[in-house]
Amino acid sequence: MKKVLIPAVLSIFLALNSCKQDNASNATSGNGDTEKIETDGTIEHQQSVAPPNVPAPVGDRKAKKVVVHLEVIEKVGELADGTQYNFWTFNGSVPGSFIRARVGDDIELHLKNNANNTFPHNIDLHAVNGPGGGAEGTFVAPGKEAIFNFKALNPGLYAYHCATAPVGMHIANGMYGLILIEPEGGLPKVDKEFYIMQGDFYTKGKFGEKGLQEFDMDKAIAENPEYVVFNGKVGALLGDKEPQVKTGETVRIFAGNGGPNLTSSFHIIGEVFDKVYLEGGSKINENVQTTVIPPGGAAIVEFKANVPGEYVIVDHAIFRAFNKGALGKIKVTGADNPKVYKKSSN
Ligand SMILES: [Cu+2]
Repeated sequence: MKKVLIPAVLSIFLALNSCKQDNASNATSGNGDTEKIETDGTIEHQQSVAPPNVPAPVGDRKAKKVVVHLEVIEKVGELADGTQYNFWTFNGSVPGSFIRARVGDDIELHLKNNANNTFPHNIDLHAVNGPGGGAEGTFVAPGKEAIFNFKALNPGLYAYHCATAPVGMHIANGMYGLILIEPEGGLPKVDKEFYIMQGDFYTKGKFGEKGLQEFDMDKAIAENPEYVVFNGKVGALLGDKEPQVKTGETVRIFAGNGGPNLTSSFHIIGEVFDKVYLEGGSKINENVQTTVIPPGGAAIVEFKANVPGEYVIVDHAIFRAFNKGALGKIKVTGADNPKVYKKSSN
């Protein structure tokens, strides 16, 4: 009896112990020592690029000081063809400019509130370790600028957003974007990178109603949007605005969700994500069909374009795609690949 028991107990002990070791190795990928990374004395003034584009990868550069300029601009724009909305934006786009840095960088963030704006604003970046994610230090009136500094301790893809009351309304008007903190040495190289962020919009008028639409607080509280869109507009990623890829290229999408309310079931019809950085963090899942992106969250998805065609990007809560606007496309051009995919000939 004892002879059987001892090996059984021993194997349970070993199994438990290996679990512990797994957890320990995960814990070390946090911000343990990144606080001590010294910057090399150089300063980069990050150039703002409009979505779906992103700044160049960090590569294997040393940590440095990165100065980021974001300007809040309240402006009327198109939510759908013929439907206007008074967007509140970071740098004039929804989502706001993509910020790209590496772990150990000292980031100096300038938040300017355009003098023509009506409301005060601020910014909470989920990549920040500090009170309010920067919101406390950046509350700024129209015509003024606030500056705060933070060290990027944790690698990953993070949301940022305005956190001025009523917070839900500021976010619902388009005040969100993504900040990527690359690990030391940078993310692995891919051929194409794109920036896509989902958001839900609450208008007095029903979906498709023409003219300038007012924000509807009741619909926002009920979490019942008229519009669910990628990159701030129905059709922002359709027609001549579809991201272009060639067959054989590897593609990385920095996918975020501004919300304010709805969780995205992010999916590309006809593609399998070879890799997903779950929740934008360090853990990689492989061979994923649909990834969940919560409001105030993100994921990095990667795939290889094997076969030419149009690939439809959706929130797979599918009425949102076909009835509320959460639909875009990626266009893949190049030679047919009948080994991977062949249309029926009849
Ligand atoms: Cu705001």
